[in-house]
Amino acid sequence: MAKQYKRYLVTSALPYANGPVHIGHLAGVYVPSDIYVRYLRLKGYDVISICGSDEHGVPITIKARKEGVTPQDIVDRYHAIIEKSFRGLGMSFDIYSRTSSKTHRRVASEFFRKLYDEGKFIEQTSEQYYDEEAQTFLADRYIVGTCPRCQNERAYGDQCEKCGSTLSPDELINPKSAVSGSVPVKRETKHWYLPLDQYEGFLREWILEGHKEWKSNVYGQCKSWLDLGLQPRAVSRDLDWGIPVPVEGADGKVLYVWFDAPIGYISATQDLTPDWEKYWKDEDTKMVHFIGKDNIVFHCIVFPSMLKAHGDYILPENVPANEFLNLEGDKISTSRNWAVWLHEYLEEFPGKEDVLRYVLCANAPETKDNDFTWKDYQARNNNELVAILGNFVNRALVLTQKYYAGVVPACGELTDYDRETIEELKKVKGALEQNIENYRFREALKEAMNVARIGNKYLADTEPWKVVKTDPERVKTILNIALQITANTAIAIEPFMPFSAKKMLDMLAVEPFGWEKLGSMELIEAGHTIGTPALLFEKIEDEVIQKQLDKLAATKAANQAAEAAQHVEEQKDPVNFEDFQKMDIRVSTILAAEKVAKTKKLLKLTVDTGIDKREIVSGIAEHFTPEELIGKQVLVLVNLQPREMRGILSSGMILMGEDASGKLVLLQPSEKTNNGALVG
Ligand code: B3M
Ligand code: ZN
Repeated sequence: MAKQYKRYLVTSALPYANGPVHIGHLAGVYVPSDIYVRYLRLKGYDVISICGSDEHGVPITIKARKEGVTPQDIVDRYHAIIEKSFRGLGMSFDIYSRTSSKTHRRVASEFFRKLYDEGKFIEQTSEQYYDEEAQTFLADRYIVGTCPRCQNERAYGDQCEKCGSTLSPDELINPKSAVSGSVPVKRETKHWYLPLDQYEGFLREWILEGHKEWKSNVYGQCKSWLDLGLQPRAVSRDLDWGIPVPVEGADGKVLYVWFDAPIGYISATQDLTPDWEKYWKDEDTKMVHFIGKDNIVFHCIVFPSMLKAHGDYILPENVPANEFLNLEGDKISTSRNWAVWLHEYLEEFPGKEDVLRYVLCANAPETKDNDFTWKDYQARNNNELVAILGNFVNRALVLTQKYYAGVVPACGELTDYDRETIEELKKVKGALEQNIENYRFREALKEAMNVARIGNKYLADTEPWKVVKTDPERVKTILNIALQITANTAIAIEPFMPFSAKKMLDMLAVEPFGWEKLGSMELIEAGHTIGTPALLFEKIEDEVIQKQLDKLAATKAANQAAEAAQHVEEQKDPVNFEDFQKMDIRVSTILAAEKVAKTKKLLKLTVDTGIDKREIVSGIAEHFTPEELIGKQVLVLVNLQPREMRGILSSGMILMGEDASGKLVLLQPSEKTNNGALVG
């Protein structure tokens, strides 16, 4: 018999405030957690839903450096974007907090200090990579190099994004500073470590023995971590952005972001309610962490060890982590802009919040990585939301308006078919609850849609629009039942599609029923007048989808060009000085330029070399217009053997820079000088 809890504390991973939220975050963490808490609230439970921005950590400082702004500027910007977009999608957090808040600084400092005072940390001086140019230690993402496992040349000091392994800076091959690009040296520094090895016994018993019901991806990851053996883990960093380590002699040191961030759940609860302790300190609270798979070790191994060391707090009862969502076959990536961004979606698809919630839940990566495609988005909208849910609700309401001026007819005698339909409907509630309570949201959504499916089939089978001509009394019963099913649909879909559920209640002109009424056939009384029917969902046309695909294609092309451009050709064979001296390169001015007739690539240029005026034919017409060249001072190799091209004698060559993608740039003197000036 499962334990009965008095209340629920549901947390959703705190998104890093270094970029906006995308569909991968939503499908992995936020859509499931919102379904879960909406369901619990509908059940009438005491539940709080906690989230906020994770505002510390190296990705934020790196972004700030890149843009030449402060880390505070970065987190202020993204915190605002994330919070607004979450609200736009109907995320019903009870608080959306941030880890740069005063409360959080206090709570995290106190947490560290308690463990410190009780001797729960190990203090250790070790050699770590240091960037002499930028004068900073290089931890986590400040250091890049080749992954020892998969040879990816762009692995970070904490993780390789290609093969997913967790790394330490010492494991990187050819490490380089991500700040200055320079090769780092080793320097001594002192840090505080949480001796995770001392918690192994506790973790084994708690997870491996006590939580065999956890999702297999979560349980499996925990088991392999524990089987490999745990090491002490540093909980401080040499950085100037973060919460200062609250002990003497720790100048320039801050708490490691993964130490302070999960404490953010506690500080956010404190900001939410003065009654926060009952959520964190009472064994009758069920705490559930919603996270993505890359956060499993922190939520199942590190944070529970911290909580255990602290001693005052409860442990999570479950950590239903999801796998990853890909986009059109490729891994979603913030840095490569390969994503569907929530704030952009909300702008481009107003009124279609529930469509995204629906598609991301129907396709959630619950047991394995999954792919989001715009075609699938369109198909699910058109074939499921419009054709089943929208169609059923619309028919039930429109027919009630048409036949009875919107007044709900009374239910007469039931046929066997009516009874079968009602029986089927009654099964949905239990199935839905089973699935939601076991974090199977895809299955749960199918059950919720099943209510509409049952209704749709009921109308198609009973054909009230035909029967009305022969047996108008029977139609009253049919529509009464159809309206009861509509009301049931509104209850069942609320956790998944709250906007549509609300619209349905408005169209029915009723107040929310509460979850326990699901399955009842007496939700709407005969004689009640319904409101005006409107379409719940509309068909999404091919053009709309094509526009999104074009946008992604443009991103892909830009990424490929940028990657190609980064490639640098190897050095050529040596030449001696005399050979080099033979080349006569002069500063020259382009006096005239025109396209060579019947060619795509060639321009005829007239240049003043200081020695003479001459013509040069150059294959650059696809890169420059004649107008942008005229008047420019450039470098010309003047003693190149002349040769005839398209009937024009070309005497020399304009020097250009060319990157690996084939993009050309003119080479020009940094200030104007006389034509004929020698280059060498
Ligand atoms: N900021 C989310 C991430 O890895 C990370 C979660 C913290 S939860 C305490 O994207
Ligand atoms: Zn790797």
